[in-house]
Amino acid sequence: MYAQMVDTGVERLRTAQELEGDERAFQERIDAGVRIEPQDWMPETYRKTLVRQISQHAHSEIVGMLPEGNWITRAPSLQRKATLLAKVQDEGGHGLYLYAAAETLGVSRDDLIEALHSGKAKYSSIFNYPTLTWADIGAIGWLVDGAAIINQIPLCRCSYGPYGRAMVRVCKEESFHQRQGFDIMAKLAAGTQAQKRMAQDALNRWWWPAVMMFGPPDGESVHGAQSAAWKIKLHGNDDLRQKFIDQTVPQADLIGLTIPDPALSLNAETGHHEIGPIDWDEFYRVVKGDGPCNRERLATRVEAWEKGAWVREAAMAHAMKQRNAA
Ligand code: FAQ
Repeated sequence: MYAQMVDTGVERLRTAQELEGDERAFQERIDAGVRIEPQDWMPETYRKTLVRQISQHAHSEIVGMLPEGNWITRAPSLQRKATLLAKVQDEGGHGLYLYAAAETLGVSRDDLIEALHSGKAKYSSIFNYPTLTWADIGAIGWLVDGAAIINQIPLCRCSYGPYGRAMVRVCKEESFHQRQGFDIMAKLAAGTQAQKRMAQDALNRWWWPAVMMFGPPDGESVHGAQSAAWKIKLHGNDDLRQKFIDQTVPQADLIGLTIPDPALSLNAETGHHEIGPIDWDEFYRVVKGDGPCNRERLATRVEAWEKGAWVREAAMAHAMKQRNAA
């Protein structure tokens, strides 16, 4: 098993046997499948990697409330509205869980939120695309939550205890989210010609961004090898992406929608679906802040934070009063 980068001209990671002291003991625990808890010794780079990933994940959940939140007032029935409302609230809960998991690593929530608002911290590229029609709500549940589950189920077994435990409940809720999204798409696809066109249009716009959500190809993944060595990531970006494609293509067939990829084919030998080229320029543009909705998403978050200042102040005043009275 690998650990730590070694500068040998050829980049590689050191095995536990090549490490010493605390670092060696740490890697041996990881290799043996022992979970790391907040009070345990950990390399500073492990801590930083977790803070980066968990906080980006938390930000994604919170920013991810915005595209769907836009449709709560316009859901087509009371039942759809109640379901969407519950889903968006769930995403908020996931964000709070994840901020709490990040805090166990010695960072403050205020600092993490400041990093999001100043544009320093990333969040998932997928939430920088607009929700133009009701079918987009179906596409997000089906594709985005579908992708999120595939990425997050392995995280339930990741090496850091608080992160893995948070993921268990998150995955259960994402599973309901995926089902409600697929149900919206299935109903639209079986509806009038106009409804089917709307569903197909949403699939056309969300398919490639969902495929990109898993991150750059393994060869370009900056953190992939080290995170695998530390069992933060149990699968590479490309493996998870492939799993998503293999799972989703038959679902699209089932409801009579077409994946927008003329090169898509099933490789009979491997049993895997092969896709056409991914537009990685688009991915990096969106990640760097130049997607269709990046500016709008951040501005909305900052405004919500500023408008909520009185709630935080009131809660703090109440907590102080309770403490002084005790
Ligand atoms: N967007 O070296 P790698 C959800 C960045 S939750 C933006 O491969 P890593 C629920 C990456 O940060 C969705 N940036 O990175 C929901 C790094 O840059 P850095 C979020 C991305 O960390 C549904 C650089 O590229 N899920 O959907 C993206 O090893 C519906 C190089 O990449 C998670 O966060 C991207 N898509 O692997 C909510 C899951 N991909 O940090 C509402 C946890 C990569 O050096 C509605 N995270 N980058 O500046 C992970 O599993 C990993 O962090 C990956 C990336 C797989 C996302």
